[in-house]
Amino acid sequence: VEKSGVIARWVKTHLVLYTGPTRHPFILSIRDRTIDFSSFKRWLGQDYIFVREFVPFAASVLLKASKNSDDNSDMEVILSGLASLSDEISWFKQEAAKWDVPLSDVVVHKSNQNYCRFLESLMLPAVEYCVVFTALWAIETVYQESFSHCLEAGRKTPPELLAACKRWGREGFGEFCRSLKKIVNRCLEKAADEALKKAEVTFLHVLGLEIEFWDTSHGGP
Ligand code: HMH
Repeated sequence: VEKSGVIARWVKTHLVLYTGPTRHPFILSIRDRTIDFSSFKRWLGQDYIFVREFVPFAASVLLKASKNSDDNSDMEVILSGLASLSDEISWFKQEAAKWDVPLSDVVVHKSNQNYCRFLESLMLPAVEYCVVFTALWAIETVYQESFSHCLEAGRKTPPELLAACKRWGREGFGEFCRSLKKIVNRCLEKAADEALKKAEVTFLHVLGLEIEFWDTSHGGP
């Protein structure tokens, strides 16, 4: 079986599932300016909580890279990602102050809790490097593909939301996601069939969790 370019193959096979989060109504409403700012504010509060949980997850991938990777540049890629997370947390605090979102009072949504629990399960030492790296790639790439769509030609994105869109839609973040993709492809080329299957299931799981996460912007249960 030809295993190169595994990710491209998965995205092609699961294209409808893949566009579920990357072309979610929340994202489309930013792009066409029909968004209700209260949805954006709800997203902001929930994502701040998520990112704080995402830091230890990314650190666990760094730890696995330092032990298991056959290419020592992997660690440097994740390290640069961790460094930008520090900047990201500051950005959330600034943005929350600007929008009057009290971050200390955010009630964590059930879907967000589910997502964070999933991240925790991936942090266990027994979870394979390829599998956790696939999750890292998918989590970052969904945001990159979503927010870059709000920056493309024809957009009507409200100027107030451009900073958020640029955070994940900018070229530098796209470059970072491509580096993650290269690592995942390399890792999966050498993976045993069982790990490959697990990684694919993890990819699909992330897509579902991302859809549910965007759904929380509505405010309902
Ligand atoms: C829910 N997925 C979610 N939040 C994020 N900040 C990212 C992905 C990208 O880091």
